[in-house]
Amino acid sequence: MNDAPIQIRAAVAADESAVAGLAGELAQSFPFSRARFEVSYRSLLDTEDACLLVATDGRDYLGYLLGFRHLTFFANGLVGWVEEILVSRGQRGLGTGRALMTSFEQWAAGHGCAMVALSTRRAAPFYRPVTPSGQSMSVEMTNFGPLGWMTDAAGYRYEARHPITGQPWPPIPAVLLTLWADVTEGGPGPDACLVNLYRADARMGLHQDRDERDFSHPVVSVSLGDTAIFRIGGTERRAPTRSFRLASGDVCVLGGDARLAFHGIDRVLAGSSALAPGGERINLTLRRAL
Ligand SMILES: O=C(O)CCC(=O)C(=O)O
Ligand SMILES: [Mn+2]
Repeated sequence: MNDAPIQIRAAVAADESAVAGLAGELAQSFPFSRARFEVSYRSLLDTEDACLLVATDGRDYLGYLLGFRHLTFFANGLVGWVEEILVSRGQRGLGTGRALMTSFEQWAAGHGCAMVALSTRRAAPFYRPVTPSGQSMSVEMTNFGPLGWMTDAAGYRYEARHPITGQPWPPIPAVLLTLWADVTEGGPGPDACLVNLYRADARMGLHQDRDERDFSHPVVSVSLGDTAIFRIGGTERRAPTRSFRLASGDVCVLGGDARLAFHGIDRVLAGSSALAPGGERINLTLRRAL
């Protein structure tokens, strides 16, 4: 790694070997074939509706993006579609992915696209959990990490697999691991990241986070999208509570004396952020379960 600025440019024939190395890192569902890659690579360079970008620091290849534009009915015409985006393992967390996306957005805008969307093949879908007493929660959930928090008739717990798809949860994004490291000042990393999706009237009743083994590790949460009214009290359910707003980008740490404080979400202020179309709030909570 060097400190030179990230450069994004359209891929050319001479980038073929380097992009092959990166594409091999991305491949999971199908075994990577160098012979098939070569055929596709050469053809993509000649495809007007394809956009193949490489990110370099002038010396090393940091990542690539393969996107397309195509006609749709729902957007009254062209949209940009990101098929593949990869930042090489040792180069993550430096803004390369963002730079690739920004370049693709510019390409798409310049090629008449109304919007840009991203394929999310390995994302674990949101689902609506049920409490041990059989009540459906208003918040939808999914997880990142080796373990994910879940609830059903058998109780609250952490599980390694998605309860609907049976697949392992996707890895915790590097940017969240960095945030945890900053907040915990070098403590052991998180092994779970619960993702809560609040749509419409979703809320979360007062509760303690106590399904983790060691309460000396904090719970670190990031709010995205619409602002929430967050309520927090003491370690007794009946202790007085206070409420305040958690806006998009706010980070909330429940640690030390507050680690076992009762807390919840009274409501979400629909439309207070433009981040999620249609009004939604996403809360990512990083935990150390084991
Ligand atoms: O959405 C929030 O800000 C709080 C979420 C929460 O308390 C939890 O997932 O345990
Ligand atoms: Mn909680």
